[in-house]
Amino acid sequence: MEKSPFDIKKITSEFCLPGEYVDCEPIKNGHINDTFKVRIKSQEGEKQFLIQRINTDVFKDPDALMENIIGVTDHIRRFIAKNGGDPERETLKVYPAGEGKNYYRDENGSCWRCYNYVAGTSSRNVIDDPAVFYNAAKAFGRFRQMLADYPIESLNETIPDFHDTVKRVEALERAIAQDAVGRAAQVTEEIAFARKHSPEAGRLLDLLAKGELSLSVTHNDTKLNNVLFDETTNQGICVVDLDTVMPGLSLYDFGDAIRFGANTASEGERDLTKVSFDLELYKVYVQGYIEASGSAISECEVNNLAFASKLMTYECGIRFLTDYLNGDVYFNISKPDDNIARCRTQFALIDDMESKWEQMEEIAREVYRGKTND
Ligand code: GN1
Ligand code: MG
Repeated sequence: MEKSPFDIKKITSEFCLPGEYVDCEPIKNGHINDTFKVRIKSQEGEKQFLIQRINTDVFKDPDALMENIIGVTDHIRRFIAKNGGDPERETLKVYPAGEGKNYYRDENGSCWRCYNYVAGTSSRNVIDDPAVFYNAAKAFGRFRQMLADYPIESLNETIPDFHDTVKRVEALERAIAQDAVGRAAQVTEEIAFARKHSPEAGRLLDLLAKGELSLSVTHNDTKLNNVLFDETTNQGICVVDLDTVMPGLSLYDFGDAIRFGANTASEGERDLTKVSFDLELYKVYVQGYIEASGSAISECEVNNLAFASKLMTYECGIRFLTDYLNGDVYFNISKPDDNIARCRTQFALIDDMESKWEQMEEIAREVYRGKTND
């Protein structure tokens, strides 16, 4: 195992955990925070926890961030308890770092937090069975339902304008103009692709401004690997990575889940012939999403399910391109071409979505009709 630059044993000792540190293992799922699974031993046996370094370049106000997470997880815990669920498994729990402290700041200024580790679950990066994707849709749908009565105005905006695709296009144009690390000339095709598609960037924001769509409490990072699945039943048990829970459009959550899960290739795949849009996976997710939304879904949303999928793929693609041009300052990378490779998979997926556009739109209408005729 590669050596970690962090003294996880020492950091773990800062949290009020029941027992002695045994060991830790890095979890390399996300592009933003650094996460470790730690084992703790006490007389009652062994338990696992998650220790995570909050990326404060991205989340500049860790107090506001943790306030959101405590508020949201407390709310969800009450809902689960009231509805006969298991709050220990079905939501994250923040373990304090001393009296009244939701996180620990080390001597280098890094901020660390500690969560429960949900035993008997695992996350997925690819889908081997469409039922898993359907279960992901149900889990994110339930997450939305549990937060439907959460006081939206009390949420802090942890990253302003997070899914404002128009502002993301502006950020890309600034990165192209600055060309901080001299990479623009190598990616002219990607820049041309981004510019060709930019006129559509404001479509959902326009519908919001016209009152045809409305804001709700959304997750905003609905990657498949942000759901923990029960290892035995494959049910989506717990939604994790709550850093971007903010007011948003539920179409963002739908589209982002499709972007990641209905791609037959991984986000960082270099062989673009492996990238394609899987209509069967799209259909099962639409089914799960429409079922989980109940009467909360509007016709305007249904009419924009395909578009939201494309928009979220575009937004993510241009964010990777922007970061590549800026010299990889935002997303974690392990190879110098990671960000441009990620951008290319997103743009290749858009091409394939466009070739299947009629079917994507028809699937959304058909599933919705089936539901309203029930
Ligand atoms: C980041 O941390 P992670 O990997 O869950 C990013 C998302 C992107 C995603 C792309 C705070 O999510 O917005 O969609 O990478 N999170 C943030 O894989 O920027
Ligand atoms: Mg995240």
